[in-house]
Parts: sequence; C-alpha cells; structure tokens
Amino acid sequence: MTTTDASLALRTEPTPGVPRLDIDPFGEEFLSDPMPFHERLREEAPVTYLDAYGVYAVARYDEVHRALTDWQGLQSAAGVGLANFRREKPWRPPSVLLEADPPRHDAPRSVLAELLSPRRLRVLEERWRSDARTIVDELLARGRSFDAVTDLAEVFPLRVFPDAIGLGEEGREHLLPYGDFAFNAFGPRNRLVTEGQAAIGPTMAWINEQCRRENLAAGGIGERIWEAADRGDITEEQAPLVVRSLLTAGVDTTVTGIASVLHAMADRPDDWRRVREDRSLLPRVFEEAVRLESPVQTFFRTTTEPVEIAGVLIPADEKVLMFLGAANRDRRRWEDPHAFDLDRDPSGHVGFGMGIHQCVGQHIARLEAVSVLDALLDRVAELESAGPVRRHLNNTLRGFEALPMRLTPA
Ligand code: OW7
Repeated sequence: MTTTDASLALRTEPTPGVPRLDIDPFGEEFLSDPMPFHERLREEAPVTYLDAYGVYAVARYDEVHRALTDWQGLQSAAGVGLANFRREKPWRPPSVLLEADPPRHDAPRSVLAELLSPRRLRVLEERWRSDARTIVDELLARGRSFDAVTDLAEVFPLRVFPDAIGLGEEGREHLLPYGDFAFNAFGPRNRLVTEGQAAIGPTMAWINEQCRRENLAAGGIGERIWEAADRGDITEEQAPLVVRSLLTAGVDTTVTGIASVLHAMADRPDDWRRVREDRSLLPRVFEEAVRLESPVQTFFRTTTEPVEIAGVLIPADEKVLMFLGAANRDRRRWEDPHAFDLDRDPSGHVGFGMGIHQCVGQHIARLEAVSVLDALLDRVAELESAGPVRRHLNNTLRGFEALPMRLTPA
C-alpha cells in the first residue's frame, strides 16, 4: 500500500481464516441501501474483517447476541464507536452509561432504569395520550396529505419528551441536530461528521447548559437525576452526564422509531384494520417495526482479552462492529425475516441491544410510539404512502428525511 493517508492504511491483519471484506458500512452506498451489504456480511462467515477500518464484524443473530451479552470480554469503556478511547481522545466526555463497564456503569444505570421504569412512566401516560390526540387532530385539520416525518414523527417526541425531562422552552431546536451528530460520531470522520461539525459548537454548549441542576424544571426526570446525586446514589459529576444521556439517546431514536413504525404500517390495510379493532396488538406492532427497521443499526465493542466468537479467536484490544439491523433479519433466527408479520413473536430482537446495556429508555420509547399510533388508529381508517421514501443518512441511525403519506379519516 502506497497511500500516506493513515485513515486509509490497513492497520492490522485479521486472525488467519477470517475473511476480509471490502465493504464500507459508513459509505453512502451502504447507508442508502444496507440490505444487500448485510446479506454479504451475514453469509460470508460468522466473523469477518473490514479492511476499510481494520475492525472485526458480526452480522448473524447468534454472534451479535453473543457479543452484546459478553460485557467482560467485549467492553464499552473504550468507546462503542469506531474510535478506541485507549488511543484516541473522545469527541466529548464519555457517557457514564453507554461508554462505561461495570462496576462504574451500574449506579448510573440503576438510577435511570428506576426513573424510566414502566411504573414511573404511568404518571406521564394520560398526558401523552391527550397530547397525541391533539397532534393527530391538528394533522387531520390540515387535510389528507402529510409527511409522517416532519408532521408526526418529529412533532410528538419533541412536544412530550423535553417537558418530561424538565427542559426550558428555549433552544429545543438543538435536540435533533445534537442527536444526529452524536450518532454520526460513532462512525468514522466521514462527510456526515465533518459537515455536522461546522455548526455543532453552539449546540454542544446548549446541551451542556441544560444538564445543570438550575436549568431543569421541578418535577421532571432531570431534577430526579440530581436528587439521586443528593442521596449519594450517583456522584455530582455523574448527574449532568446522566441528563446528557437522555438528551443524546432519547430524541432522534424515538423520532426514527415512530417514523419506522408508520413506514411499516403504511400500505398494509388489513393489518391497519386488524390493529384498529384489537389495540392489544400495538406493542407487537412497535416491536416488529423495531426488529424490521432497526433504527439503531450498529454499535462497536472493544475486546479486553482474546475473545472467541464462533470458533474465531479475536485478539485483545480489537474493535468489533455489531450489525444489529442484519441480526434482526437473519434467516437463521427469523422465518421470512424481511416480512413485517404481526403473527410472529418479535421478542429477542436486538434492536434495543441485549444484556447490561440494553436500551434503558425502551419503555419511554414504546409509550411514545404506542400513544401516537393509538391516536392515529382512532381517527384514521386507511394509511397509504403518497410518494417515495427519502432516507436521512447517518452513520448509526437508519432515519428518514421524508415519508409522504395520505390518510383516510375514520
Ligand atoms: C449516552 C441508543 C444508544 C445512547 C446513544 C448515544 C448516547 C448515549 C446513549 O444509546 O450518551 O449515554
């Protein structure tokens, strides 16, 4: 290799017998249409090596599940993106949850798990359902054509989630760009990152400011996090970073999740009618959409020691890229994996991860999605797509720019 660009240079040789693939999972071709690449990654071998970044990759269900659940052999504290924090400075102070291992991970995790538990969320439910009805009524008042992204998937979380945390009214427009940047930052410094970097300064400053105790409204989840610091359950240094986790992980993900479930349910008149008549199917509708679309597509781990996966020995201090979206469509695990099927049991999907880091916000995500869908099902008899899907490219999220739709009022 004659290149002088270190980012293109091959860093290491994989374990003998591991196939080397010339696939860039953060390239525009891949991000625009990942399924054919997922197929190659899954079918080539249980563990492959991506020369473009010098990382190991797993894309089958069993191996992704294995990597997610072995937190001792595959750590998170060295970063869950491409950057190895043992060698590279993180772009922001690391998350005390996502980018931490036991024992440091555990106190922030249990504080947030309690505050976001189904029992604690019950106080939000009535308000959220009424807000969902209002938003759907506003949508219907404007006619039959709408964009499921900008008119619904972005509107509902941005109306209810910042209030639940206790954020002030000002500056909320920073939330989506911040999340977009943070999820891009798990990937390489490609165009998506460098273009985002230009405007991220004021956004970062606003985010960090919102995490301070004096800026969080009484009664919100943010204040409850600071109360956990008062009790000594977490430290005063951890408290603002736990608030920051909510702001990073809680907005773009739920917007993408709601857009995904609307995308999955559009043009499925029989399923729509069935769910209208039996709302007990709603949690499954959401779960199956998360399986099929996998809003969070990838995360990395870093080996702490030589780790065996599917008979392959991966050396210590290597990055392993886990393709959650590919595992969620692995024919070895799922029958007819590419079909949206309300008669399947989607539990066990890895769209929220698995193991000790499994999405701590999944109950709040589910409550948001179910609230908005339930309100829509009350007032809409049919939901059709009305134009091509436009994807929003991101190094980690499989998002949407536009989802043109047409509804028939009930
Ligand atoms: C955090 C779905 C991943 C995340 C994502 C990004 C940031 C954080 C968590 O969960 O800051 O803790």
